[in-house]
Amino acid sequence: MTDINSLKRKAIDIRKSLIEMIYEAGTGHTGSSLSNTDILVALYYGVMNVDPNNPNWEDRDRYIQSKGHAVESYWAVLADKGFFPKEELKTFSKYNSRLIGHPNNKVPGVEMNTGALGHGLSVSVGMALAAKMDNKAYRVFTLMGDGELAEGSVWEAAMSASQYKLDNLIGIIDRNRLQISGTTDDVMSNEPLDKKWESFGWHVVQVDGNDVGELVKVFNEAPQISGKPTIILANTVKGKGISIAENVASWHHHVPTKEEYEKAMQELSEQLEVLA
Ligand SMILES: Cc1ncc(C[n+]2csc(CCOP(=O)(O)OP(=O)(O)O)c2C)c(N)n1
Ligand SMILES: [Mg+2]
Repeated sequence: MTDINSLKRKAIDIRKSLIEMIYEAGTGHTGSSLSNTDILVALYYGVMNVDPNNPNWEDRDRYIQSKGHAVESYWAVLADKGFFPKEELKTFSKYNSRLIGHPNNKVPGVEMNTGALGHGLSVSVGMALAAKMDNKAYRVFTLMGDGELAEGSVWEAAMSASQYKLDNLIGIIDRNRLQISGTTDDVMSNEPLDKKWESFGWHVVQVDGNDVGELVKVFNEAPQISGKPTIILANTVKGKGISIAENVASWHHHVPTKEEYEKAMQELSEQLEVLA
């Protein structure tokens, strides 16, 4: 699916689906999941080679969700792609469900258990290095939060990725400028972010991280024989798509009330109508 209008519609469907999951479960990372929905849609519907019928296919592209807390967007996309039945989304965060509050590899399609921030990039470096050693063409895509960059282990991984010339590794920063308790600038500033990654030997690309069309383009154009890993600084809005949630730190894990839920679904339906 590369028709951009269909991708935009898909992103709204995924947003509706994740809001329903969170409202039904009474728990979840609402703002975080809405923030990276377009990134996931671009990757899974416009970029990555994956096969839901053969999730462990050895030539598949790898996706690591290092910001594991935004799991609702991830579950919604994996279900929609057919990695497991959509019906199962109703069990999210309930007793005995495998769809728990962070990604875990009991669920088909998930490469790595995440949730403790700061580990995804290191494991991705290992996967990308393995591809080089095995002469495989797959790429590794790793989604991190901008607040997550306060974890020192991210920068160790960044150093090793350029040391090993991993041009098959694409890091994505969901740069919404908020973390759990406030702005990244107030909690732990990471600016100038482009220069930091550049100085660690990465090829840096900036993009509107809520524009699926632009995202598909930059993912597909990332240089693959440059000898450098690529970092995509995806400028996003936390809570994207729901007016009362946009750019509001407390919506990081706020669960919508009944009124908020109804308003959110209404807004998303209106956005769908505009695209029809
Ligand atoms: C090692 C670790 N420390 C703290 C947390 C608690 N925590 C969960 S989400 C979060 C904020 C993450 O912010 P960011 O990376 O910017 O993600 P986003 O804004 O996309 O939600 C924190 C501190 C954690 N999950 N792991
Ligand atoms: Mg953030």
